[in-house]
Amino acid sequence: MKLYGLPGACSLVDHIALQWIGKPFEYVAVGRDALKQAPFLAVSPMGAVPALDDAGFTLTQNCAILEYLAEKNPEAKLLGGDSLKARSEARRWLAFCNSDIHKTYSMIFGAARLLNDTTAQTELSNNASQRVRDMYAIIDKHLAGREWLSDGRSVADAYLYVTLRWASAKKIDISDMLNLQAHFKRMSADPAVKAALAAEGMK
Ligand SMILES: N[C@@H](CCC(=O)N[C@@H](CS)C(=O)NCC(=O)O)C(=O)O
Repeated sequence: MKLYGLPGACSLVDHIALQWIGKPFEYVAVGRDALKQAPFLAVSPMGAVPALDDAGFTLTQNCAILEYLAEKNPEAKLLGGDSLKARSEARRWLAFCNSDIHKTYSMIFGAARLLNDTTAQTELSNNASQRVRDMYAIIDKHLAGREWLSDGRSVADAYLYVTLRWASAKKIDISDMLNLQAHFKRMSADPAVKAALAAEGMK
C-alpha cells in the first residue's frame, strides 16, 4: 500500500487513517513541482494528492480513498462504529469536511489561481475565511457534549483536524469555539496523528 501526499495537505487525513489501521504502508511525499508532471499525472490526472496505490490498483479523491481504507479494514472502525447510523454520521461529516470546508479553503489557498486582480483575491480570501468560520460554528455546536463527530472516532475527525491546522496557518480565529478547540487537542494527542505528522516532517 502506497500513499502519495504533500506534507500537511489533505493527504494527511489518509496518512492518519493508515496509522490507525496499523498495517505496513509507504508514504511518498510528492514535491509541488512533481504534482503536475507526467509520472504523477499518470497516477492522479488532476495532479492532486491524495492518491493511493494498493498493489497496482490506483485510487484518487479523498473520500473514495478513505471509504476504501475503511471497507478494507473493518476492524479499524474508521467510520465511527458498526451501526448504520454511526457510519452514516461519519460519512455526513466527511462530506461536509471534503465538499464544503475543504472546497472553501481552496478559494483561500488558490485565490491567485482564480482571480487576476489582487484586491479581488483579498476579498475572496476574506469572504471565504468568514464562510469557513460559519461552517466551523455548525461543527462546534454538533460537538457539544461529545468527543467525536460520530459515535466513535472516524476518518471525519481526521479530516476536521487537518482543516483546523489550515485555520491556524491562515489565521482564521476560532478561539471562541471551545468544542472545536477540545477536538483539536484530542486529535493532537493521538499517537497515530503524531506519527503521521512526524513522518511528514511536521509538528
Ligand atoms: N477533490 C480532491 C481534491 C484534492 C486536493 O485539493 N488536493 C490538494 C491538496 S489538499 C492538491 O493536491 N493541490 C495541488 C494542486 O491542485 O495543485 C479530493 O478530494 O481528493
